[in-house]
Amino acid sequence: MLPVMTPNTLITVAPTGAESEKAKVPALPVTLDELVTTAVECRAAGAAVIHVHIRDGQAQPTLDLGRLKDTVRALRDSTDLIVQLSTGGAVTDSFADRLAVLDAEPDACSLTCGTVNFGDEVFANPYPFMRELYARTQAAGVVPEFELFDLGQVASLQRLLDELGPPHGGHVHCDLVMGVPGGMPGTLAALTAAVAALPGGATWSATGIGRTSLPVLLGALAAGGHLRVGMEDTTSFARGRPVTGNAELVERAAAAAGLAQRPPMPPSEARAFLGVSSRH
Ligand code: KMH
Ligand code: ZN
Repeated sequence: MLPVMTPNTLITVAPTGAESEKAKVPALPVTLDELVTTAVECRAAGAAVIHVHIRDGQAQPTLDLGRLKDTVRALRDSTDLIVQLSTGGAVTDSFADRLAVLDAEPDACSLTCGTVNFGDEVFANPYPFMRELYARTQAAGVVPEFELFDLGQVASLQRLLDELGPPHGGHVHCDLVMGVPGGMPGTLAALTAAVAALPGGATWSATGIGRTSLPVLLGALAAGGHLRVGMEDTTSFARGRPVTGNAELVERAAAAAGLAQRPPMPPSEARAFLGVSSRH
């Protein structure tokens, strides 16, 4: 039998997140101009998808719909990146506001498959909320990325698929978010167990929070997976050396992917891979 070809590497950049404070992390992109500049740099460095959280005028996380719409428009005007809006938001965001993110008409969105402790907080994703969000992605033609913070969340993903059928675009792509205090650890053993539990035919990316960033990146490449990097997940480039910008994290991921003989896939290839429609 011929060996199965492993596809090129999908690189997602998560540049901002909802947790880091601009005052403590000056390189964090929080304004629309900063986000667009970051997006252009990360596209040049090898990213195909941008996972977006936005901030308000005080650099606090927000799900303001007008700002989200402006952000989607600006990112489309300046790059060909797949625009994936976060529906996770911040732990303080309401379910109603998180559902309304789809009204900003992104290409894709995150969809977390269960509730998880999040340090001292709780990131709440009860099944009825997940189900409603998933149904809305299908109705709106938005491609979900299933975020898995723990192994048991795979069961809820499978339940969604069993009850409501395949996602828009027809392809299941997951992101293993590892190393969150309260979620699965960023270890090779956890990565292997999670990948083995995924629904048949699903593809996956992985991201390691904080100091688990590099082990997870290297493990994911070795296991044939894809990568998410960015300042949402890590603000240190190396021990004692803060990240100076998201592009250097994407550059490092792209270099590792090249070393693994699976160079970054451009957005056009990523659209076909994920089932995201082309823009008109
Ligand atoms: N900020 C976290 C509470 C997502 O973007 O969908 C949730 C999160 C997941 O970042
Ligand atoms: Zn996020």
